[in-house]
Amino acid sequence: MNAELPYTPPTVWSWNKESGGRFANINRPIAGKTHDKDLPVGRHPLQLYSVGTPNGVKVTVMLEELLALGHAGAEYDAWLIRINEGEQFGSGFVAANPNSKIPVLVDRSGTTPIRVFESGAILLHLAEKFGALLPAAGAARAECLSWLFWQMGAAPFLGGGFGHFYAYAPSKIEYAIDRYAMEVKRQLDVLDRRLGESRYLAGDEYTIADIAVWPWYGTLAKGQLYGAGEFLQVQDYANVLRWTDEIARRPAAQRGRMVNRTWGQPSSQLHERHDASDFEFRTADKLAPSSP
Ligand SMILES: N[C@@H](CCC(=O)N[C@@H](CS)C(=O)NCC(=O)O)C(=O)O
Repeated sequence: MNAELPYTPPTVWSWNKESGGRFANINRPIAGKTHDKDLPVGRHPLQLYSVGTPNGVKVTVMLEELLALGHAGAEYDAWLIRINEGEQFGSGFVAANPNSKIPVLVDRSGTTPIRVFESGAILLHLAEKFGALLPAAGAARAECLSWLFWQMGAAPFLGGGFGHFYAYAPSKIEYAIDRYAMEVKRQLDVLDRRLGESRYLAGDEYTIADIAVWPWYGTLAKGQLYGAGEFLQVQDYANVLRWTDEIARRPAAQRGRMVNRTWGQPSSQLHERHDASDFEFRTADKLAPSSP
């Protein structure tokens, strides 16, 4: 690749392993396993295989919210999948998610394990299983599902589009950054207008729509995603910030965003969660060897 010269695509694309950019080492044009490795299984009904990115955080916030509501059946083991090291291409992971991306849930509460991949599908599976955080019928349910699917369609433009070209691509391409900055600001404005007329995305109640959108757009609105707060002037989206801060005060949201997190303050990282007491006793600061 030569970033200085205009690029003319060849007739047939070929895989240039040297294309560079962050994550280039795990990107491939083919699916399937690269090695044999079973997934571990813990003692709880729900087994989560994930890492604490926004897509992963959606599910751990959901599980912590369900537990806070008293649904003991939502007890879970959260196993860390190190995607930078290609663990999503192990045979056990691929059997649980043929798309090789976190998060993956295996629901072992029945006689036959059920695999669920795609964070939106996982939120819906859990909401329906426990009858929680999803309005039962009518306009409120339709509104909730509309915002849930809005998030699933919108976030790739934020992450794969804007985030990739602004923060990760090997060179800064004005056309790409402009195009996706415009789209992300439009998305923030969509949310800001909705949250100007409604406390939560689906109405008066906190639902899986908020749980899906908050880890991406709340983090962005606080200037904590891609170092792009000033560039995108995120402080202008006052309704998004009001909603972001309100959700951030929820204890379940605070716990959920710690799970499978491998960066930030050591006290904010709970690499794996196998018991509710792990938040107190097994964060990275407590597990780390004491310094001399
Ligand atoms: N639409 C999927 C997106 C999942 C996704 O992109 N996961 C990323 C981390 S946030 C991943 O596993 N990347 C590893 C890879 O692409 O190999 C979802 O919402 O579950």
